[in-house]
Amino acid sequence: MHSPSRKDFVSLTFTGSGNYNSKQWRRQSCWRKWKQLSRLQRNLILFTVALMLVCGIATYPAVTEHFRGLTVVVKEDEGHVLKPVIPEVLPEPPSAKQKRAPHKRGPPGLQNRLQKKGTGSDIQVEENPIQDAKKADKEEGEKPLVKRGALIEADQATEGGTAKEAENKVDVPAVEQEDHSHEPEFDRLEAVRDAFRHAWKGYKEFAWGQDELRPISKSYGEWFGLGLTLIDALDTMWILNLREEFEEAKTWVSTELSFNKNVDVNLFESTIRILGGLLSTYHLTGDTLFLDKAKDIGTRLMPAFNTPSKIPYSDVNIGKGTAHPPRWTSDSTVAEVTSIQLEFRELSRLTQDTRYRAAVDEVMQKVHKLEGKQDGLVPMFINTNSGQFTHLGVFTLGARADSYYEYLLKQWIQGGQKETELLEDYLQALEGVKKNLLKKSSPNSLTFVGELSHGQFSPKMDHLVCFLPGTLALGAHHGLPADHMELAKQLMETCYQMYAQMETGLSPEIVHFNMHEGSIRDVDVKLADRHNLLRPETVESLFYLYRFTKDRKYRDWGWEILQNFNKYTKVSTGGYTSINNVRDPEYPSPRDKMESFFLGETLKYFYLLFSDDPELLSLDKYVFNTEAHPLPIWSSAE
Ligand code: DMJ
Repeated sequence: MHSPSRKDFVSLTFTGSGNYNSKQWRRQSCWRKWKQLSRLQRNLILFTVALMLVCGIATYPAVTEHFRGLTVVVKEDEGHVLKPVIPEVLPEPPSAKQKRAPHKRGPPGLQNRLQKKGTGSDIQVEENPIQDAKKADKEEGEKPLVKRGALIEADQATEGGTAKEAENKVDVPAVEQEDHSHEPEFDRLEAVRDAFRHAWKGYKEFAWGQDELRPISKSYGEWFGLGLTLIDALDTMWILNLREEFEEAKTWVSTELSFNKNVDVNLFESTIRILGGLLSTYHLTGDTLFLDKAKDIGTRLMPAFNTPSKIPYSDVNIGKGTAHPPRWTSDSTVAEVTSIQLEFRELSRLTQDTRYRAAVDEVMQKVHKLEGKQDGLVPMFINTNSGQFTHLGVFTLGARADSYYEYLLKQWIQGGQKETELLEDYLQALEGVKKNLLKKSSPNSLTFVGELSHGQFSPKMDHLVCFLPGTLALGAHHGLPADHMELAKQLMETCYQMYAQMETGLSPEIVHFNMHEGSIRDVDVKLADRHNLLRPETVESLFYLYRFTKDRKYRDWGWEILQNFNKYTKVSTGGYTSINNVRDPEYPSPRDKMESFFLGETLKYFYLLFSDDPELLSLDKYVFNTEAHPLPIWSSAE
């Protein structure tokens, strides 16, 4: 029991007689009790009441929010999202200095969020990109993503990106980048057809019948003067079911195309683009117009093989029937003389004229026996007089050697897997790649293929090398060791990262990988290597990897790349352009050139990547030449 006399605590006892329900009694009784309290007791009570009042006012909004939060559905970023009542982690308030990275690409662990304005140098950036990525992701979650685009206006021009050009830069309005990522494949196929139509529109309006469109200046460039883009694009139009465009182009081939011209053409380029394009169009359509034209150009290219060594010259005059090496050397490029075989062999099969095949087979037989290889890897040059490799000791899977390796495998496939020398050379070369050229980058351990120069390794990799994942996967599909497929997957990731780690999401022509521990990021790009020519190799490999694995990530990667081509290389008046700087999304600096392989290869491989029909150019029936023209695999009787 508490003693009522004690004054150090409050004790209110509401007892007494009378009508305690009456208001007056209660008022009087309370007042009396209050008066009976000590000053300390009264102050304590007043203090407690005041405290409760202050707390009540302070917590009122949170309480009401709590109850609202249980039911409110918030519209966010076009979707309806039920917001969690209590976020797991409260976001830091954004400071004025914090900038959200404008692009979101790739697995967060490997994205490069170094969205530095004015990317003058690649080399030293203090932040850790992975931490940056996480931070940027977190920031992205805080506010709706505003995506910018840069559809290039034709008068925004320019090769080189000079200061004057920058001055003249037209500020283009922001364009919403559409996100079709969760829509059916149909939309992606349509997006490829749209891209083709847009490219074709520019070609038709400003370069019809010429070699290449110059979309910024709304003009054209000539290389051989043979309608190169039109011929390279024929089978793509057929495959994409763009029949109206195809018929127009076919009319041009039948009425305008003549190879009886006094022009020098490059043997390799005209074989893979023109001869290859005509042969595959013949196979797809059955129209002998294309076979006749193929035979005409094939025959006109044959003088290239009239050399002391039978290793062909690089250039042929298709009107005069003469051939010669480049002015400054009697060497030819190894990739060029060993990547014309699929086409000439097929021409022999179709025409029953063995001369074409005999010429190119002889080249392969000679190269097979040559000294100067290292573990199956070939140098980049071969002399047309001596028939020997020159510039010994330098090995790459990039420019000047790349398609030698590709055609070893593909000739073996084309010929029904009977030519064992080709297979042996291919397998040996792959061992050479693993032993001499394959390394891992730092910090993310990306597998890459570097180069070797007189025993010195260089971590340089051309975008051209990105044909290799697709070729490795193709070999594994045709029964070669399963570890080829594992390597294909690793290299595919690397080639994708060459896009994803750039500010435009487009790969540069050449990258250098970091190998030393403590590197900040995997990929560096030298100033001179920042261009993108709309090349196909990565998309090509994504197509093979998707066909064989059905892993949807390859399609999603391809979709990202297509969107970035649309964002940074599409010219408003028609066509797409190569760009000078993949590291500057504000001003990628158009080069004013649409290479024929963008239509012949890049868009075709996009379409095949997104197509669900495995019978659309089945890889058990067709082998693609190095310009993406499908040629039949011969039956075992042939
Ligand atoms: C194309 O002409 C061919 O793919 C060739 O094998 C390499 N160069 C271009 C595309 O990059």
